[in-house]
Amino acid sequence: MATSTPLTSNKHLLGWVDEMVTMCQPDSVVFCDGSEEERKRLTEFAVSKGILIPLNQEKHPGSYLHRSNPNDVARVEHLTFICTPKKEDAGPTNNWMAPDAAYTKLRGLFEGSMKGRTMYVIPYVMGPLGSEHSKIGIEVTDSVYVVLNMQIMTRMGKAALEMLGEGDNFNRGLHCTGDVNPDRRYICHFPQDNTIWSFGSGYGGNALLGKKCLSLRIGSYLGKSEGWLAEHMLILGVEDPDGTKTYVAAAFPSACGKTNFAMMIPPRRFAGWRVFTVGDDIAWLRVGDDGRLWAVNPENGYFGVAPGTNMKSNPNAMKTISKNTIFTNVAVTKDGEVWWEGLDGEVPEELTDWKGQPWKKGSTEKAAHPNSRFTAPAANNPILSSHVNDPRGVPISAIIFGGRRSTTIPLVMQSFNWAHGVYLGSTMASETTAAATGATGVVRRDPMAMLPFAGYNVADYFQHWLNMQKRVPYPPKIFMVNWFRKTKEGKFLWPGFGDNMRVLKWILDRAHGKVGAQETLFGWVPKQGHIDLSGLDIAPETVDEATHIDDGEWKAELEDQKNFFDQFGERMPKTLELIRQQLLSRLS
Ligand code: OXD
Ligand code: MN
Repeated sequence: MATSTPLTSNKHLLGWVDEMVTMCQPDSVVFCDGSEEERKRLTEFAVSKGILIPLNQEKHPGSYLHRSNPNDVARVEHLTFICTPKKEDAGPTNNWMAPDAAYTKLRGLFEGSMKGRTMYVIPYVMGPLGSEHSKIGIEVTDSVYVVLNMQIMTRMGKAALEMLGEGDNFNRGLHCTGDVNPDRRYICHFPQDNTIWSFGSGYGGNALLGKKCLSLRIGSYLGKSEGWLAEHMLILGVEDPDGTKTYVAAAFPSACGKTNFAMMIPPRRFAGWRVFTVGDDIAWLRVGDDGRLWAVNPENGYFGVAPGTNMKSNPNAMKTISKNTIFTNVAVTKDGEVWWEGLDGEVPEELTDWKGQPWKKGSTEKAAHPNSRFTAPAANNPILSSHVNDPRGVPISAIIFGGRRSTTIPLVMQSFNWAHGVYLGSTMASETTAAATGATGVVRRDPMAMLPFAGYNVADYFQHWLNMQKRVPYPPKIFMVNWFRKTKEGKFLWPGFGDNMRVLKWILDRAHGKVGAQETLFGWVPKQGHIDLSGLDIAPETVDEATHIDDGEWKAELEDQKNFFDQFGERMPKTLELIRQQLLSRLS
């Protein structure tokens, strides 16, 4: 068997790779060094095999299109398993398999699965190099598409091996695309072994193991044991005209505008204000020596949703994807330019759709898949924070929870205290999107936007959040937002996008104790006139409607929260149920 130079003498790593080779039986093994030369070589190889299709290199320098198998376009929550020794430790919201049973079942699939293929060994770091926040992973995969995406999304190659040295503390990630058969597709996490086995999918969230699998599912488990939080949150910094920088972290479910918020351009009214992106999807939060909560973004790139991205919704994302980007399942014009629903300009008369089929304007089919994606380096982002590689991370002054809710949830609300903030996060709900397979537009509880990503019992995760209060002497303030509330006629009440800066400004002012607020039964809301609407063509009554609290809707909401809490039985923290009951009693 042909094997490239291992680039390391780490016996734990080499021993484990040997085991994987014995099981998967690849024809050759390539240890990835993360170099530019390697990227070029593997890109050429991927092009020669039709795995990547070069785009118009004048319009999209260094960028390529990938078309996935049409049955493999999103995360598969029903095929994702948390394999803890006890079922209760995975909890009622996760699929569970006993570790032995899962290893046995998947070994049956992995055995001989890489015959005739190359096994790539990808050493990578999640988090800034040399940071005590960071974690090392090794992913072995048969997919060159995964290697090229991991090179964008992580700090990968020699630097990771240097950081690992001779140590044994790394995540062991095994991935094989197999025959992309949904009946033989499993994404299994073994938190107690710091191990991930993923079979049968090439889709980002299922196959780029550093992202959801390590940074969130295994990460949340490590966070609980080690006293920190791994969260599905963007991180952004705001600089005011005096040069003061404030950082916030915000959790939204998949495809609810995290990337747009993280790359926001403030409206003209906010001249002199600047927003910087630290991360658009994941935050690891730890208590700093100064007693504040500090955050790092473990990722090094963006795996963003393409449809709806345009020069109005997110000009910085458009610049970020202007070069060296891998597009997955978007449509292309006859000139080799990318296209998706919601892109600026006229809809082209003819396209090649995401499946590679001819498409005509007016077709009822979408040209780009609703969950089509771009993978782009963070370094391309014109407003990238200068602290993304800072080993300490950035200090967080506010945490924001938000869902996609047509009704009930007001535009913005501040929690009374930490425990009430945890309650707001724990009862978050959102209408489902195309980021996961299944029906879209159905309201489901998605606590802290972590429902698909918690690597252990969500009740214990809530308790861990509550316990964090004792560890953080200077905690961030906690807020809830909803950009998606609609009128009875179905029109959005709030313009969203850059205008979210107006809400963010109130949040920053509250975090700094600069502005008052109105107490309601459910939390603090802005006093009339405290959300700056200047330059915005929106009636104050519309904002009132967006911030309105309807007793009837809230009664139904609180009752539904009970059903969610009840499934956790005795493990559910009493504190959160008591807060719910107290709110309900005040309402009646
Ligand atoms: C993502 C997701 O890809 O949440 O970030 O699905
Ligand atoms: Mn996400």
